[in-house]
Amino acid sequence: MATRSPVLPKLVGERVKRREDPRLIQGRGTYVDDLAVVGMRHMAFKRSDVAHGHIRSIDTSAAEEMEGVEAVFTGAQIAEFLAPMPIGTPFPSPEHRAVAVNTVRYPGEPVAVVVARDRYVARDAADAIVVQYDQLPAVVDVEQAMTGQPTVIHPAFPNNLAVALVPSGTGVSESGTVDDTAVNAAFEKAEVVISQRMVNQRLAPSAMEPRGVIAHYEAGKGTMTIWSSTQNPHILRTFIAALTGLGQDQVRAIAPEVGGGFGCKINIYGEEYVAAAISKHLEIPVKWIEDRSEAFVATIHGRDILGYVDLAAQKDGTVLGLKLRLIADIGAYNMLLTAAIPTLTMMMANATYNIPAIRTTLTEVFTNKTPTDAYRGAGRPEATYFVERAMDMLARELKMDPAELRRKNFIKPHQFPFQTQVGAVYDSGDYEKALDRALKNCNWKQLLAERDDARKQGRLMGVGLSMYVEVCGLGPSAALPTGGWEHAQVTIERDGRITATTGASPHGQGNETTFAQMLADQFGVPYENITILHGDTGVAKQGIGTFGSRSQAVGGTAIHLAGGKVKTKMAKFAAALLEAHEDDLVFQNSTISVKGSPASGKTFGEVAAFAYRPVPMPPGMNPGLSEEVFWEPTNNTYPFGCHIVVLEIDRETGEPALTRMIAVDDAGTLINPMIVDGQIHGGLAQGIGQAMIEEVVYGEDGQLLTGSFMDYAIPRASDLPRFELDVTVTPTPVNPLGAKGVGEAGTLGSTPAVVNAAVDALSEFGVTHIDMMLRPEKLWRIIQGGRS
Ligand code: MCN
Repeated sequence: MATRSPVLPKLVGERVKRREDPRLIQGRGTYVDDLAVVGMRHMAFKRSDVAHGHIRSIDTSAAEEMEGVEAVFTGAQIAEFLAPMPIGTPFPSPEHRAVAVNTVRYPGEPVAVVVARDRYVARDAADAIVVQYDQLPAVVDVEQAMTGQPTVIHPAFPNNLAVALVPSGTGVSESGTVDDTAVNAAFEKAEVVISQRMVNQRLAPSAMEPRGVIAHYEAGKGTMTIWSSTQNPHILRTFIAALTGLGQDQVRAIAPEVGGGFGCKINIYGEEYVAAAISKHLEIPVKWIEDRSEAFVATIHGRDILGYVDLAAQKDGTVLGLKLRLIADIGAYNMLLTAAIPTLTMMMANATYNIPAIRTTLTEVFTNKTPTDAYRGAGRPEATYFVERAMDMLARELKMDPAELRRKNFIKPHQFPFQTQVGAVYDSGDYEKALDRALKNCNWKQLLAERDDARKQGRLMGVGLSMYVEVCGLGPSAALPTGGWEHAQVTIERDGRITATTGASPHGQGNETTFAQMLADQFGVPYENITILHGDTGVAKQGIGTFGSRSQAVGGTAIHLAGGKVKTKMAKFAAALLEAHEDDLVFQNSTISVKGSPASGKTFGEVAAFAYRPVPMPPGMNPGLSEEVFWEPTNNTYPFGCHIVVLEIDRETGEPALTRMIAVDDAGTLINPMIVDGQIHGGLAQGIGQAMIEEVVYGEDGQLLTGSFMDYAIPRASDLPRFELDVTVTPTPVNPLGAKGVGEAGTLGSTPAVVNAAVDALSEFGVTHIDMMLRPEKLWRIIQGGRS
């Protein structure tokens, strides 16, 4: 076995280049749409072009007559062999069919599906289906929807209320009884109260690769293989098995290369169920690839939470209490985690502060829109936005430095683990350290002086700051309907190379690199000798998936522990070969040797060859070197940080330009700081995108007005300044690696920091709040003398 140097350098903590990138950059990755199965047919969906209506008739005759069309199914026909879609939360939910039966409730809802020879025939045939609707009024305004006017979308949910008033906070008992005394007292005592309605608008996740699925039921074997662009093949397997009546042992789910997900590919979608059901029904393999226009209506949306925020404080800046009334516009149906996402907003209302009394309430409301679910940050950016905007408003009201106001109210390092008022236990943190690092990196005082100078010259320059803390690294299982563990198996192959499988199936994050870095250090072998396998339930037999910034903290720990188990066994074999005690062995440079006598060593290949053919068998040993671990943490992890934005608004046009983005993030121990930087980059871009240019807009008739990238903007590199990144490192005690999650962190502080900066830039106009997105026209109107 080749070794690279006398002593292999440690890789954890190093900026190792991603091993995934050469194949991705060279176009050698294999995505769902690159795959084909012999005899495969193609599906296309006819989708509703009305927002709300009863289906009067569906005429499929023209489609059926087209050459190459093999089958057409209406929703009613699909319902004969496919049950309603399951959801993953315990909340009450209306029936949701993968293909609508009788009633459509959002534009783009499937009403029929065509199976044809190729994708083009399938599309043409779907377009040839004629559907007539008795249109019903549509409702797109969430507060109007709550009045039950002009329509009720699901009769069993009066006033469109999906989940009503789940209280959390100070004085809420476990049985749900609410005692408002403390919160009311805080507001009565307060010398200052900030009250603001804030819109955290709807976003479209926009992964580079749209969704896609191939389902292949093999009737002879009674098995199903399903390839999908998914973040969690194991959850897909569970649900596909349940809905096709197969056992989980009879379903194999494969996520090949996945071109991004940002949360939207956690869901198990109707198209996946339909593909599996049709494949089984017709006994043929079928494929469906989402096109970009479909993605805007058929893939879940994110955010869309309205917050009524009241913050009570003393004149010296001491925060006394917070009331957060949340109204979530969840669209027309519950998807897998829809109802749970806004509860994470409640859970993070404590933010980074000692807030003695908090009351949060949540109402989730159906509207005639695409359902919402997890989008990068999923509930936590919303909480950060509401609290950090309110903190900034308080600082402005009290004429305090926004950094000093925050410092005054921070949870202090000695208070960890910190039990929040809203049901979380923060694992570790040093918020002041992150703040100070960010202030130092941007030279805060000088920056404020530059801003003041710019203003004297008539320029509209603003500086905005935001702290954040995020719940991620999800489990434990009590917190997750899917289960909060992760699975890993580490195998020393017969030639001494290492294979590890993980249930945390990455879709862009780079875990093939980071997990190999960890194992290389653990075993003292070259990184190149390690293969990380994932994304195939036939290979990585168990798993939960990659979401909630959990793959490192939970999946990485499972790999580490499984590696430790194999190493222990390997040491026993090596000890037998070397006639030494296993505690006296050193693993280094792919060799296991007795401490102090490196020349005595056996290579990994030699020890592995012996382990798979142990002659004679050491006493008490079984052959083989492969160990698996299910690992479940006892708590989530809570990374945190500070984001600072500098922007300038053109006085003539209202166009905002971001000039600096300073970020200090703390995700505990970092496995690969370059990958972490990349994760922060992506998160910042999306957080800035929300603040400045992204917004899903529906017309009053329920039609989607932002149904293409011509109308829905996402940030390009040229829209963004160079990111000035730094970290602090506060390890978590929750796992042996000390690693917290980082995949979503960039989306949290950046968004409020941008809006705080914009409000700061426009302070001369008396503006205290601006709802996102920061459309130039909106800013221009303020400059022209209007008010927020
Ligand atoms: N990492 C590290 N040290 C840490 C924490 C993480 O080196 N202390 C590394 C990990 O090994 C991994 C990456 O950083 O390579 C992200 O790890 P983690 O924070 O555990 O997040 P997940 O792998 O669970 O990824 C999920 C997260 C989420 S929820 C969204 S949304 C998101 C994101 O990751 N979507 C992404 N990042 C994305 N990146 C890409 N390219 N595409 C997406 O769709």
